[in-house]
Amino acid sequence: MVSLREFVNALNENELGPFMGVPCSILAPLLSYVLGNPSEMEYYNPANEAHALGVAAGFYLGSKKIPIVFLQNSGLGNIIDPLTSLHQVYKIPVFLLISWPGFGDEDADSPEHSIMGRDFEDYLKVSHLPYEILSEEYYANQIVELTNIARTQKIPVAAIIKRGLYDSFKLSVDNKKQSGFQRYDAIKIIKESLETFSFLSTNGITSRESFAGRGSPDFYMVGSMGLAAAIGCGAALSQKGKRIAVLDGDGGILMHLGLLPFIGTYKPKNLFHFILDNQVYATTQNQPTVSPPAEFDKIALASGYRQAYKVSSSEELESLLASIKNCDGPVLVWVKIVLGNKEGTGRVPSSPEEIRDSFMQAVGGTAESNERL
Ligand SMILES: Cc1ncc(C[n+]2csc(CCOP(=O)(O)OP(=O)(O)O)c2C)c(N)n1
Repeated sequence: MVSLREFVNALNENELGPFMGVPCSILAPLLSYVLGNPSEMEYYNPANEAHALGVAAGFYLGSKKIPIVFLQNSGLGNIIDPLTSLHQVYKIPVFLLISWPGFGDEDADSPEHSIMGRDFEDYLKVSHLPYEILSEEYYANQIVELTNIARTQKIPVAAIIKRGLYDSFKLSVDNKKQSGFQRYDAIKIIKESLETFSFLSTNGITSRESFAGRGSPDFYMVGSMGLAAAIGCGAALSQKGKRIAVLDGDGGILMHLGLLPFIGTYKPKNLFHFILDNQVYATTQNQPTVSPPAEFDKIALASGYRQAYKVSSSEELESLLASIKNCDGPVLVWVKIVLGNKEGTGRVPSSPEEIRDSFMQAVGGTAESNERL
């Protein structure tokens, strides 16, 4: 296994950096190392992989240094436009570090990785990205070769990271359980109080805890990070007879914050939007998000929501929901929670198609598979 210190050294020796991107669990040890050793590598924290490519382009224009943008292969979807219409047309180099979940059978229980995991190299090829799958033995030379290509041809290049390349490293915040109001407590209260609503939940631990709290026929997301409020808004606009609630994360909504004025424009009366804000990407081991300066209640009101609230305890959440559950939406509830995931919560056992069908049945009384019969 590669030592993280040596790995970061190799990046520094090639004068690559700063480091910026959106985390995933394969990248987590590397990100923890960089966050824990700020003197070794400068770190920026954009909310979307596309933002990272934009910031990286600006950095190169200002400094001629080639930044490192890290992302999970799912983030390729977010970067295709700035990759092709910014970095590749203007010839602005960038060093991409892309993790490869879904390689082989590694993530067989994670449907969100199956298609990108299988086709990843085809996407790299069609994107004209010179790439190397980093190996324990040759990673340092591979980084040198890729950097030379980026520097001489002034193009984006990609170093691919598979699970297990480097040793583990945990920030002291990892595993730290804070006492107080946690995500699972909030979800239980919301689902119990709004029992007639249909729910959607953002990908990662939120969906798993929501299923564990009450296994109702919800739309439990596994991927498409940041789109929970979009899907919920679409469902609310198309099925006005049903009350819809979205359980979002701070990392999720920040990735596509433009959804707030979208919802504020169309004002679905039947939509409640909860942002469970722990200020981190808890699902990928607690890297910080940029939520600290974001006052989601004010942003929502300024974006056209009918009502917006902030709560930070079980009592506040319970009494708020009792008073607003019959009100018109769109309503935003900014739920300030502390770090901590419910132990022993597994993946939602249903397949994505089963999830689709039971949600459709609950919301509109229809299910795709019934129609096919
Ligand atoms: C486009 C994309 N980038 C990165 C990921 C990896 N990922 C999965 S869940 C997650 C964290 C979500 O954070 P948040 O919405 O704040 O919820 P929390 O995990 O804190 O409950 C990340 C980064 C992803 N699935 N998709």
